[in-house]
Amino acid sequence: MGNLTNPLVPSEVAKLPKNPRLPPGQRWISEFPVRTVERSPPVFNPDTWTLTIDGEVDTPLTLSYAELRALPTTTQTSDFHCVEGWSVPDNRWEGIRLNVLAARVRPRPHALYVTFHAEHGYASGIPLEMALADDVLLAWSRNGTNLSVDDGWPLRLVVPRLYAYKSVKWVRRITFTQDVELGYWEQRGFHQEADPWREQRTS
Ligand SMILES: Nc1nc2c(c(=O)[nH]1)N[C@H]1C(S)=C(S)[C@@H](COP(=O)(O)O)O[C@H]1N2
Ligand SMILES: [Mo]
Repeated sequence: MGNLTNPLVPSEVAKLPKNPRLPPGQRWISEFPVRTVERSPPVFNPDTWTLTIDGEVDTPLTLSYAELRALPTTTQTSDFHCVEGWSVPDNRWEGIRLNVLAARVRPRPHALYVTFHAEHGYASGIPLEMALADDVLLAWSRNGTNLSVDDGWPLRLVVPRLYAYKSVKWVRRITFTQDVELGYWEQRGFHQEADPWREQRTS
């Protein structure tokens, strides 16, 4: 892991609720270090950008950026845990719950997983059951500020209960599938389930 220049200072750590808030092997830091495998973030054009939701669904859907932003929004505060060992507490995300979009496309009974594809090939997937939970968001803002391009603007996934490689930045396609599709890091030895409480870092 690279040097972290922004550890949460002890007085701030002392204010956080005690265990089990911090998963094993993690430490609190105050700000997100950018983690991007793509060479550069995609360029966003609100007139041509689309979000496609397809796969094992009754009514596949492609939304323009304006249509996306017209959907009912929500805010959700959660901690963020990277598999490298850092965690950022209390992120107030604003966005759209994935279950709002799922209700629009209606997953078929044999849809068991959801894979999130970034604009330039990064991908990761989670079980449908978790994807439909109220804490899973497609977000554009954190702590009252629009995401930076490096943090996934205009749209990133947030899956707070799994390691952050599941929280795909620059999401453009969401595909419901019957079988697991291994994502970018999952194909490179990281754990498909990625539960920080069970330290599922590598498979
Ligand atoms: N498209 C894309 N999404 C991604 C990644 C990435 O490289 N590309 N990295 C993941 C990892 S490992 C982490 S820790 C978080 C980091 O989010 P941040 O760069 O906003 O801090 O994004 C996740 N989503
Ligand atoms: Mo990460």
